[in-house]
Amino acid sequence: MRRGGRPMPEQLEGAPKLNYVSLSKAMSKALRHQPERLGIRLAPDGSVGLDELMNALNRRGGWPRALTEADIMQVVEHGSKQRFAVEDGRIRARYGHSIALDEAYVPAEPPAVLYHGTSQRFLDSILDEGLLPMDRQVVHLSTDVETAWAVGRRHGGKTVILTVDAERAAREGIQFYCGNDSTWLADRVPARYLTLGQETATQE
Ligand code: HQG
Repeated sequence: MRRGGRPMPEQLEGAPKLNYVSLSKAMSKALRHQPERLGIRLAPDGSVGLDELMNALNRRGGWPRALTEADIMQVVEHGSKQRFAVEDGRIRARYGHSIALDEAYVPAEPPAVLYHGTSQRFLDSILDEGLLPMDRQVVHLSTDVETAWAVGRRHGGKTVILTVDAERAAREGIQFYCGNDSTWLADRVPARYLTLGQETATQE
């Protein structure tokens, strides 16, 4: 889903076309999963110098032309989701990490209600053991049903939406973190805070 106000990245005139989706995927891989494959080291908050990331991606190669910091900023500012944050010349992934980082996520008070979109085939297990981070460090939740549908659909099969009583979960000690405008994170969410909803939760 493309967020309002985030137009497609513009290509530099006259230069070979760079695939910004490929660049975004390479950035996610480096900043969420395998920084060592690019020869970079992330700080405890998950950040690395913008120039360091750019140089490492250029060393890796495979681009139609040399990447510039402006290319990386195009993905940060105009990518289809707010996946990355840049501050003081450093870039980090806002969510999605599989690697453990001590300070990647800052605890925050969540909205009263959050949603989780997933595939129906995971439902029995989720209602049994709760939402678990699985291959990532935290569970990913959505602020609105539309976003949750989009997240759930990625997994194929029938999409189901779970409603999370985040207010009660937070009150009772579950830790939440803010990812971006539409994404919240949690360590794990026991099944007692989940309801299958809305009323027909198994529409395609
Ligand atoms: C499921 C994308 C069985 C869970 C998205 C999910 C998101 C369980 C899957 C972000 C379970 C993990 C994350 C349990 C959870 N038993 N299955 N107890 N607990 N699951 O991809 O939330 O485009 O790691 O329901 O938009 O789908 O990459 O998590 O289906 O924001 O920026 O295990 O990734 O963002 O799948 O997606 P994922 P997710 P990007």
